[in-house]
Amino acid sequence: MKITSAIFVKSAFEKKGWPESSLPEIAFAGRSNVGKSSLINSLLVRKKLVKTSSTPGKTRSVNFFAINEKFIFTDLPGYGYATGDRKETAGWKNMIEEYLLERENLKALIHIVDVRRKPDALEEMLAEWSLHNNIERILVANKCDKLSKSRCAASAKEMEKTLGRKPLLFSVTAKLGKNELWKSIARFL
Ligand SMILES: Nc1nc2c(ncn2[C@@H]2O[C@H](COP(=O)(O)OP(=O)(O)OP(=O)(O)O)[C@@H](O)[C@H]2O)c(=O)[nH]1
Ligand SMILES: [Mg+2]
Repeated sequence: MKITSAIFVKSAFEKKGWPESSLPEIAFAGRSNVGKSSLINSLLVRKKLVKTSSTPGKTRSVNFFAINEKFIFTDLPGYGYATGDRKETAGWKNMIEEYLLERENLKALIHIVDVRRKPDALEEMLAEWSLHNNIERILVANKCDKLSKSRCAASAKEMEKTLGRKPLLFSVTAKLGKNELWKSIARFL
């Protein structure tokens, strides 16, 4: 995909703040620190369009980006930033659920996980929500540069059982999986 323009549209903390649009929209969701924002930057070949940080919990709102004036990428807030904070998790759940259920132009969800981590209950819940609500979902296992090939493959196999589909193996750092992911996304645009 040739990226001719990638523009930050806005940040929203609730439905009222969502931009009005009929462009096809692709959302990126997952636990805090899995690399959602970095992955969006890597797809767009923009280093700093989406804010990333070594401190997890950077993305606290829903952030909309217009690409090539043709479609929208949405960076959803991560959860698990304050582990064990129930209020935090509840806020995340509400924000994500509202977005997934009510964003009419949403075409697909890119569900990002860390290849090194065993999926947790909220990750399984995200998989179930999308299934029950007929939301198309692409599963991406990021940070594959951190494990050997065989351990990545083993983790992918495990995820197929817990998260309902085979993940696409990805690494922002090693530039792995980008063409494949673009191909999968393009089917929804
Ligand atoms: N080794 C490695 N590190 C990565 C990769 N992708 C992202 N990171 C690092 O992981 C950290 C978190 O990345 P972010 O993109 O901010 O993660 P996020 O999922 O957007 O986090 P929140 O906004 O808190 O939900 C940063 O230090 C990134 O540089 C990868 O493929 N490999
Ligand atoms: Mg982020």
